This record gives sequence, structure tokens and C-alpha cells, in this order.
Amino acid sequence: MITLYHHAKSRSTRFIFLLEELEAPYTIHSVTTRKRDGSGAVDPANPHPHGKVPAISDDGVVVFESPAIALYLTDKFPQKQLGPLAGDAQRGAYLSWLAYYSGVLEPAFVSKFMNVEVPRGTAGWVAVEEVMSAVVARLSPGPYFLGEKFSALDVLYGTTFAMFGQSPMLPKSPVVADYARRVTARPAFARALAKEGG
Ligand SMILES: N[C@@H](CCC(=O)N[C@@H](CS)C(=O)NCC(=O)O)C(=O)O
Repeated sequence: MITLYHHAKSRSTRFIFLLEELEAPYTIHSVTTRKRDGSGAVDPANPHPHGKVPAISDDGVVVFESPAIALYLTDKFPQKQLGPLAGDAQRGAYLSWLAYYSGVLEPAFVSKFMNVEVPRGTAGWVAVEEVMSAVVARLSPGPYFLGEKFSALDVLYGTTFAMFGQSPMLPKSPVVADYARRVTARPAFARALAKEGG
């Protein structure tokens, strides 16, 4: 049985979304986390090394960091076809955009929100304008990150754009706005919101 370590209105909500899409058996273990204002505390039950969410435990096998959890779950439930498996021609794109999510996109967003210039050549990521133009190019054929097939990439990227897409700090794109709407219109997303608590 999979246990999702979760905190309401956080990055772990989208894993309720993914688990719902996968129709996987799971339980939600709500944990406390540290907040920006200094309140909150790491929950000793949470296996993430920094007490962050999400993390999962699958009969004692711990997985943390969103792209790793997405990959673990889509590999574990291959019948749902929410992530191309090894040997599939789309596997390379799947792994690349999973890694890009936390290695490039999130740091680019944070750099922008903190008004930090991204040093060309030394940082492992690029400015948010470059990220969004790569994302728009990827999404333009539509409807999803891997083309016709919805995947766990869309759970990560679609929910992120639904949350931050309207920020004045980010370049606007109707392609991204439509994509975010398409992803969050899925019934599994509504079920996740109903289950996330808080
Ligand atoms: N790189 C992690 C980020 C996880 C993360 O920062 N989660 C936030 C909630 S959205 C958190 O747990 N914050 C509490 C803390 O930083 O101690 C991932 O993508 O899974």
C-alpha cells in the first residue's frame, strides 16, 4: 500500500491527482511542514530528508522529490499508461521533461520571483522567459506534453501553470493557459481537491 505524505495546498496535492488518475490504492498521511513565517515544524513521520512534501512510502520503499515520485508511480502502474516505459520511443522525452521540471523550470520561477538574475553558463537553469518559450514550443502541437497522450508530466506542469500562469512575473501565453485549463478540468483533479483537506 502506498502512503502519501501530504500537506494541504502544497506540491503534494498533485500526487493525490496522479494517484487518482492511476486508480492506485493509497492512503494520505497528513504531516506538518515548516512555513515561510517561521511557524510549523518538520513532522518526524515524514521520510523526506528535509521534511518537505510530497514523499511516498510504498510498503517501506521511500521515494521523495516530485519527478522521482511521478516516475516511480507511472512505472508501478504501467496499465494506466501515464508514463512511457523503458523501450518506448517517448521514454527519453518523458525522463527529460521530468528532470527539467525540478532542475530548470522551478529554479527559473524562483529566480524570477526573487528578482535574481540567472548567470549564463554557470547556473544549471535559464531565465524564465527562455523556459516558457521552450514550454510553449513543446505544448503548441497539443494537447499534452507528450502529444495526444496525457501523462504524469501534465500533472506536474499543468497544475504549476494553473497556479502561477497568471502571475505578472511570467510571460503570458494562451497555449499555456488553455493547457492548464485542460489539465485541471480532469475529474481526477476535482477528486484530488476534494480529498486534499486543509
Ligand atoms: N523539490 C521538492 C520541493 C518540495 C517542497 O518544497 N514542498 C514544500 C511544500 S509546496 C514544502 O514541503 N515546504 C516545507 C519546507 O520547505 O520545509 C519537490 O519537487 O518535491
